Amino acid sequence: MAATGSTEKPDVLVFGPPKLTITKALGDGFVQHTFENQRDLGRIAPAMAERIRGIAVTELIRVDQAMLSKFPKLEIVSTFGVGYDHIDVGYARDHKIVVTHTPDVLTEETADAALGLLICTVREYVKADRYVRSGLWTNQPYPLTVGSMRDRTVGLVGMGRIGKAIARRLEAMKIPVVYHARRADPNVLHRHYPKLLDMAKAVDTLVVMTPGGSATSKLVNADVINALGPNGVIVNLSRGSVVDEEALIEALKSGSILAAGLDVYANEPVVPEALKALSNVVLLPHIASASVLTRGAMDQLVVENIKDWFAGKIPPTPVPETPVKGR
Ligand code: 8YV
Repeated sequence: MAATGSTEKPDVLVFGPPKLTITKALGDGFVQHTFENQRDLGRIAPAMAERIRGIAVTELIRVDQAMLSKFPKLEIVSTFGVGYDHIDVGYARDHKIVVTHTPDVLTEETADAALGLLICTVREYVKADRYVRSGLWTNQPYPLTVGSMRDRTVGLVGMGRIGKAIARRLEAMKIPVVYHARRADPNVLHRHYPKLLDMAKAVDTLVVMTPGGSATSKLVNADVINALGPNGVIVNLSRGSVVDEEALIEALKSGSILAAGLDVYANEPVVPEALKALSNVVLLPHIASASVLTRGAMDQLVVENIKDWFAGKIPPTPVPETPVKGR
């Protein structure tokens, strides 16, 4: 990693939808360059790219080898969000670039969203809201929901920080919880399934909260989805890539599962018309962490990581693949 301590202001690229909170907090200690879209990469002149030492980015920008290799002096990529499957961390590690993300500050908000989405999906609250607004209630009461939280076993796909926060909420609701993760966590008392399909056969509800990327691509496939049975419910707040979207649509259409609640999509913000046409799905626009409070804390952490790095300190939240041991 490059030495710090020079008096020259570091050049930082702020790449993604404009965010005053980030540009203001970075302040005039940096020479800031702002670009909004992936396609703007081509507009970054080589002379400017040469000077860039830090990048603040969101998950909407693909930070792959082609991008990273444009910046020979790059030292740090600070991404907004806990997920960093949009970043080639292997390339970053090999080129001594530190990658940081924003875990912890969004854990409880995202776990709240998971529970909200799960209950909304099972008990049809969005449909029921539409029922009231349409005036149908004056004709007859809303039909009883087929789904209930009372007879479910939830299988968590992923048992990281957010998975644990979801499990705590489900425990309080007296709902049995099991989980699938590559390795069992000795600190977790719930039953661990090394194989997702085995877990899917034993439960009726999946809450997907595992990192995206090639290792988990279409992990929740047609076999897993259909194993849940006709009372099956899938809630996904991780990445659209983790669930086979076409297989999910088929299962929802045919009734081989009951319903799904989605906050993420394979090609977001584009959502397949086939999903929008279904009445047994609740569709959210990737808002699990999206409160003013939590997004503010995430913005702050993006900035703190960059500021600390260029102040010669250890940034608070590097990803495990690019640890910073001492400076
Ligand atoms: C995003 C998320 O950061 O933390 C994550 O991994 O998916 C979200 O909180 C947010 O959607 C950024 O646009």
